[in-house]
Amino acid sequence: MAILIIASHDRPDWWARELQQRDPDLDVRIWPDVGDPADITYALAWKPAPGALASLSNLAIVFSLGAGVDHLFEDPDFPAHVAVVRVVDPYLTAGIREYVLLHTLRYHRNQPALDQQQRDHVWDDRARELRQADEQGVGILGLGELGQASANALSNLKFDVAGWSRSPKDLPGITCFDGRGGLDALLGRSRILICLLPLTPETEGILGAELFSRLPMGAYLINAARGGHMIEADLIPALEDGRLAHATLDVFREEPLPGDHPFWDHPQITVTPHNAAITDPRSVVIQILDDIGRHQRGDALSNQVDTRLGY
Ligand code: NDP
Ligand code: OXD
Repeated sequence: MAILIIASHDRPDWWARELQQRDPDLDVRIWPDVGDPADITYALAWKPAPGALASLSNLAIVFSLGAGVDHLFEDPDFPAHVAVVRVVDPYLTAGIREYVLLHTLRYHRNQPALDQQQRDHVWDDRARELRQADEQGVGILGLGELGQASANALSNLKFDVAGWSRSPKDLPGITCFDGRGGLDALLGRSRILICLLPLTPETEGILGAELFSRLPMGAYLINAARGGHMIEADLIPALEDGRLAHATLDVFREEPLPGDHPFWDHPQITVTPHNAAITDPRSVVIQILDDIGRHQRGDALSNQVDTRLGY
């Protein structure tokens, strides 16, 4: 039984060190030094090269090194019989919650307009246009681990929070909508819209002109999910015709964001480098080793992804 780490962009040696500190007997290998591919039972992967996982004939579980698993399923040769486990981790959840609070409060307090006024050396009326939190409709697309943590934190600050999921939910203090039918109702009340959906064929391109047209005029957008949720060509027109006031984006179709991309310099766009939450190997390897133990005992895995749904 050997563990392979395929994480070319994500410090593979750090993951190997954390695993071996916890169990020095583990046979840990780092891609591309696989040795005999038939030895590999478990893979820890972030954006593996297409076909890499299919080449491992005895692979039983792929551990995504993040909460999202779209980076695995975009491989056309992804081995369908292999179990997929994703990260659900308190540090990751805290990172997203902080990001959502930071940028929601920034919008709630009208900070982008105030920053511009400071640059112009003048305060205008917008400096006094502040609402109460309970008058601020915040909508969250996705009410899973990260969406619920963010919704609860915003609700504790008295925001008027609603969320949207695939299946119906009943969450204290949160107005819950589900399915395509529920989306309109959520959008119509969301002056600040936050995307925390997984990227699947159903959610790809959801953030586009059609959705923007159903938000209140001058709404704010925060996308901390995936670049594939956004139809990028639709964003700047929506900002320039006033449909959207500002957008904060952590994720992009191409990452890192190319140097000549128009989002860098647009005055109504804030970009961050896909760092809303960072997976911390120190806590995540504990879960991975726990799941390996479960697998060897024949017990159910924690945080196993439904490969039919893609999240
Ligand atoms: P979860 O799987 O816990 O939650 C996903 C939520 O989205 C669920 O509420 C689910 O509904 C809902 N959903 C899925 N498909 C649909 C659909 N077609 N229509 C409506 N709702 C839908 O995921 P997490 O909260 O853990 O993570 C969400 C995403 O955040 C990740 O997939 C990843 O892409 C992104 N992410 C980004 C990070 C960053 O640094 N920027 C860091 C970590 C994650 P239901 O509850 O009914 O299943
Ligand atoms: C994740 C991410 O999916 O960091 O965890 O994007």
